Amino acid sequence: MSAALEYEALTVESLPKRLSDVAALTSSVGPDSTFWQVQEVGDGNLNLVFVVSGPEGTVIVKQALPYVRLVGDSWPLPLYRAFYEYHALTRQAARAPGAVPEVLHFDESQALIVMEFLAPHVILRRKLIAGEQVAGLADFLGKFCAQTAFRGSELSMKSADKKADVALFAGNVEIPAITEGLVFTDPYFDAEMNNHTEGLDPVVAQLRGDVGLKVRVQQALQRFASNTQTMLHGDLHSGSIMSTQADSRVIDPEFVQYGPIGFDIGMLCANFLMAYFSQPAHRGDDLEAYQAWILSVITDTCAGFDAAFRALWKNERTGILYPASLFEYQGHDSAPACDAMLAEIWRDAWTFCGIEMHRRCLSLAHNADFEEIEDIPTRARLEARNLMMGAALVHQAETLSDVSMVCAMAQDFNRKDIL
Ligand code: SR1
Ligand code: MG
Repeated sequence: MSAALEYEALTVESLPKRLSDVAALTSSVGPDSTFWQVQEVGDGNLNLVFVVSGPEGTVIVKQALPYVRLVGDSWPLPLYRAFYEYHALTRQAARAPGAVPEVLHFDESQALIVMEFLAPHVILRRKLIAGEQVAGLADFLGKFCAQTAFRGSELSMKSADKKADVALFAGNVEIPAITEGLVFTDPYFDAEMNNHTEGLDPVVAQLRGDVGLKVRVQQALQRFASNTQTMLHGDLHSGSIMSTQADSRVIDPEFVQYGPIGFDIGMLCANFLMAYFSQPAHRGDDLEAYQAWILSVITDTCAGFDAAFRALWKNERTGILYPASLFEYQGHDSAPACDAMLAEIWRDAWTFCGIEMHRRCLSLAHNADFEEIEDIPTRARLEARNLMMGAALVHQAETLSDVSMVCAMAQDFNRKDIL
């Protein structure tokens, strides 16, 4: 085996030479690296992503950069995030089999992961902007969120394993710090890296002037930062999902941390709601039908989560929490305890959902659903609906007992002229 290479950011030219000895590549792409074709396709905010093809097949090589790609080297970022992403992928693969790309190789010193090339999958956000439907999407996502949440918590894990995992991922400091700043804090004051669409000033002023809202958001940040209920994906938006017409996978868990169960499903629903609110700018005659489909995905994802969580509660409750010795073995139904836990999860989820809807329009990293709307007054009008619904979700999270209430709220805001 050759000695580990020191870190150097790969390029299309340097990759074949630097990785020519890596067995995962020679066996999956081809033994002679001079025949490899390399393309850099990363369109995210942080990393390099290469598609490497050859006579035997194609793989993905993902490498962390020592800074935030979106901003440049003025914002350094530790390479160790690749280590956490690798460990998150292995845990997700075990907890939600088939849901994430297979890892073929990990090189800690080069901060790179070689993984399965998903084809013909494309980033889900692109499909949502293009008005395409994905069969089985809600079922897949509801199950993924429930399985990773339940099996990464003390409802299922041995206490010692959970503590070891929390300690392991606690080393991932700077990446969650991005979320603590960009998601929970910056939208609510005039932070340096913020930007928002021209025309939104009155809405922004209203949100920043809402002290009750800021208190709720800070309470949510406290839960995010200090409640280690389960291992989160940490950045579960439609850019972290790849789909074909009928198959989906979750990618990119480098924002992994242990946190509150409601976080991933809440962020995910926010991204579907933003897709929903942006549609009037992307669709023609099919607007109503496509918006209805997005709401059905939200409804079914939540229902799928609920059903999968309840099934896991019934069949896999092997951890220290709510043991059968306190319930079933004494002839006591544990379903009310599950109901109570789910109520707390949904309260958190709708709060995180509203906050994500704010940060994608007010803070640094906006999403293409709105950003690609060229007509600025139209973009502002649609973002205003999204922002005001975000605030309503945060304020009313405790009273939203069913996802149908959230969808009704979205339909309501979709009709409003806020600006
Ligand atoms: C500086 S990183 C900005 C955003 O990109 C990632 O995908 C996360 O969503 C993060 O908040
Ligand atoms: Mg990402």
